[in-house]
Amino acid sequence: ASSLNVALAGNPNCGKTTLFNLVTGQNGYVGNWPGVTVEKKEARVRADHQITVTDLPGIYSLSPYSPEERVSRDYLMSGVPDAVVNIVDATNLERNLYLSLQIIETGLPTVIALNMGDLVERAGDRIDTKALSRRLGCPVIMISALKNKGVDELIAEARQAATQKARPSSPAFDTSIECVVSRIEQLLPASVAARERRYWAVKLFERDADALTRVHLSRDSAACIEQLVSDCERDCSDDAESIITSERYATIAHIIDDCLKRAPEKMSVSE
Ligand code: GDP
Ligand code: K
Ligand code: MG
Repeated sequence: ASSLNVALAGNPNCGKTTLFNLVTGQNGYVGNWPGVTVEKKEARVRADHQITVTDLPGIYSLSPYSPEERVSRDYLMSGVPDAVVNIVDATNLERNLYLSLQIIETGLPTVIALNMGDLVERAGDRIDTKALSRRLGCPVIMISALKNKGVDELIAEARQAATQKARPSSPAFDTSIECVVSRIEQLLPASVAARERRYWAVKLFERDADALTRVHLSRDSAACIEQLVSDCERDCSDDAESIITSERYATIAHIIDDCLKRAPEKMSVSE
């Protein structure tokens, strides 16, 4: 059987390397990604030899501003990974979800691993993984890489995602923004694959420089998109990149409200 490639992506210090070492037996190949001094590791999963996992550099966003972000995003969009496991530090759910939303937007089959489950439990916080899974449109598994809890289930979910190729369903932006994004999607050339169309439409909305070179737009489509985006900026009195950032934070606030119950003693007295 052919090999299944599963990328491990997440914020710095979310436990990626701990998980990588646990599932591979720490015999990972270490080398540099071509052209950048960022380390890449990949190795087979001990419990499921068909799966190869790749430990990507830790990042906070899929913007192309740092070498780490560029490496991670280029790899995710390269067509190589069959699925991505997004490792989330569950003790910092709100901050980590900013990247999760962008990973889901890539259209790659995604599994969210809520790591540091032992610390969440110890703090007495509750994360409703079923509600989170509904909100994010992909499987969510609570794990502890350090204590080897939930990891077998995670590997099974990753295998399923990689073989079934189910697309996560991105949480929607506000209707007015969603409307502009779908009009941009319609202007993309047919060469852009169905699963990637929303991702590139959002990137073009943000005037992402990489997107402008990677997506070969006709002159008319490019002008049309620029008109849509600048009209939207005028209506929102904000620049395109900030509009998308604000949409992501609004989505995260709703998700946190719905899915995270903090232990009583940790609730803010001002609330
Ligand atoms: P990376 O930067 O994402 O590769 O994160 P590391 O694997 O280097 O882990 C960062 C720190 O978190 C290390 O001190 C780990 O021991 C710790 N860590 C990782 N997973 C867990 C976990 O499930 N529970 C706890 N309590 N600590 C963890
Ligand atoms: K680290
Ligand atoms: Mg690491």
